[in-house]
Amino acid sequence: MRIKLINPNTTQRMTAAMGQCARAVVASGTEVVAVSPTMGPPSIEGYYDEALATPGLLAEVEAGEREGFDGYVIACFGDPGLYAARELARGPVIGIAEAAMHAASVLAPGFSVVTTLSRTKAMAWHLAERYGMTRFCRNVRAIDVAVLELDEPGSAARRAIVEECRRALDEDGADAIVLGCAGMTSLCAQVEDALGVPVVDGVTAAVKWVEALVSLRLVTGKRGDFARPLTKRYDGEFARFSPTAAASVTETPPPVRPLRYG
Ligand code: 5HY
Repeated sequence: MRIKLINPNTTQRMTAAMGQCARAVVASGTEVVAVSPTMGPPSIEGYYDEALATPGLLAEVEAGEREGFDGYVIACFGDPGLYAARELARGPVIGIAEAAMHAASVLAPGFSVVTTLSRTKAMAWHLAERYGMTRFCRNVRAIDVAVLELDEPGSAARRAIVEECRRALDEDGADAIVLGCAGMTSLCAQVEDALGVPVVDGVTAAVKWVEALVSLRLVTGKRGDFARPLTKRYDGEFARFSPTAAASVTETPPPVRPLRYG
């Protein structure tokens, strides 16, 4: 199977790191292709960044449909464009916040999220509410390190994450941690070793969830909200995003056994 992992920001080194972490956990028969849009913000640190990252993200999903990908990961903790992506995709589309929160919710009675900037904490709470995770989410904390500083040589990010996680375990009643940024994926093992509790990275959790769903031949339901967008012509610079009936698959996808349902 082929999974497209989309980093909605345009920072290629983050994309490469995510792809490496994802490929380390998938089964031998699963190919992970990690991409970034060619347009948009280099990092997503608020609602405006997220809004302007979404068109490029959706263009990558539509391209993935033409290329015959079986499923998608939206590799940004805000899960930008998740429901719009599900309208475009035949296969499953999973956001990393969604995956990480659900995984943590079955590993511990409660988890805390540790993310980058304080200004994005409300976004994580909104996602917890949307996903029905508020009964498990004990707190959302931030280290106030910019997304693109996480992997800088000599960055204090790892220490800051571990210290904030310790406060979460001591003060929030959390028994597990959700890493609140795709840029933290490479630090997950080190943080878990330091803490001795489950630390969930959404990038790897999401790619394994997509892999599991595709292996079960489960696809996105197209009868309701996630049906293809209605065909119409968009104006101006967005004309190229005009929804069409269906993406024409230019690469013959591997034979898929009949769907389990219509
Ligand atoms: C992310 N921003 O995962 C989010 C993190 C955040 O560029 N990739 C980004 O702080 O929301």
